[in-house]
Amino acid sequence: MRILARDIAGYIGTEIVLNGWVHRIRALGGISFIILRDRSGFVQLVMNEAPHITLESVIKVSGIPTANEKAPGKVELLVRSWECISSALPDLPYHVNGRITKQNLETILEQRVLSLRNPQINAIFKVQATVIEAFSAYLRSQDFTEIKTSKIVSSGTEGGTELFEVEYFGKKAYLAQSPQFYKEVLVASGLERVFEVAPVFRAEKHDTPRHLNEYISLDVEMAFIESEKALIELEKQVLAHIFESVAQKHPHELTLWNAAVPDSESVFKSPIISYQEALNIAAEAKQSRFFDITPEVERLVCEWSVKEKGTALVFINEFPSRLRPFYTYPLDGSLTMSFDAIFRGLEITTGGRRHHNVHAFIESLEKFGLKAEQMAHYLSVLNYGCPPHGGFALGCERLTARILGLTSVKEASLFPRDRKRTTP
Ligand code: AMO
Repeated sequence: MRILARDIAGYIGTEIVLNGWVHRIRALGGISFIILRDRSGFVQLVMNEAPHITLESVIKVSGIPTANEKAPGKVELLVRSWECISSALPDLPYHVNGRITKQNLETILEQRVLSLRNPQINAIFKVQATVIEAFSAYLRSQDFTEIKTSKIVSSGTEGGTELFEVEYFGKKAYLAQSPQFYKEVLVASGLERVFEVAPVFRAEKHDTPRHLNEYISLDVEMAFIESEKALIELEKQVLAHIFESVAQKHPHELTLWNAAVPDSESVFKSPIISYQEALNIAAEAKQSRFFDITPEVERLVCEWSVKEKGTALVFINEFPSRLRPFYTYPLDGSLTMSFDAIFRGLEITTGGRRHHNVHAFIESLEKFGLKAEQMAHYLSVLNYGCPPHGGFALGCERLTARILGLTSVKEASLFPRDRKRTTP
């Protein structure tokens, strides 16, 4: 019977089988100590021989679990027989059992096949899976329907310069920057409340610790809201549920990263400040003027919030319309009912209420240099009865990175796509 490493203490004295990877080998006289790794953790194997085996080979061992105070987990396996199922080449281009603080990010990303085996790196994706699961579970519990929309589209929604073009049967098409348009179609379809977890594509040229060219967007859209405040309240609930789930399921993974998630109380008391207030807070902290929410402003605003409000999550609303896409609902002549969420110094969310009145929408298009004829698809949503609505999108890699304190969002992507990288 195959047993997992984490369970062997329950089988002391009984012969069991373990499968896994050779993580470490240490030979002492005629005895070898091998650390075997499986998805649940580690176990020490004791062999009365020096086996011909390489690190990272996959093996099957049978033996008897025996208590030993000095063994990791206080139980080790006295091996009776073993076989190599798949051997690894002796020269590993990446040391799976090394400390990742000593490895540079390029090597980690280049050698993804091996680096993903490092328990600390592997932990990132266990936490990320829970982020996605908790996001979806909370929204389902609130009567949201999960949607999956096409990623091949005929136009962008978030700004024309950031589109990847694809040749589509002799026509030009693009990879979707956001499911924005489809979220709105589906709200108006009568579903009212929808969410999507899917990749989106940004042809942005920057190579920074906060940008990927493909990332997972956690999207939400809902009908019958009056302002962005209802969305902020919903996002607080979603984030509180995500943090609670991560804390409950991943104490070990959080310890590996020396990380902790905020408690629900601090999430619920996160402040909402206006765009102008955010600039003022940063200006006061630095005794200098700021003209946009730059990464430095995001950091300063979070520092202010930790000190004054006891939370590293801040919502910024009332963005000027010149900084928001054409679909954003106005608050007055120059401001909008939109918001960003900043968590531990990094923007993790953008959202807001959208236009639902076709006449107001057409009027606003001019400001963006757009004509109603170019927007036929958007008009088709607004022309046939569209409720007031809005939504937001959380960047999955950014949220994962901020939970664990990673230095780059690339670390939170299994196979990151940046300007240089299309492999592995
Ligand atoms: P926006 O373009 O601000 O808004 O994106 C929403 C969130 O997605 C994440 N994000 C990124 N993550 C990694 N790499 C990138 N290049 C990148 N760009 C954005 C961020 C950001 O806050 N349609 C709107 C959302 C809405 O209003 O519903 C949109 O896509 O965390």
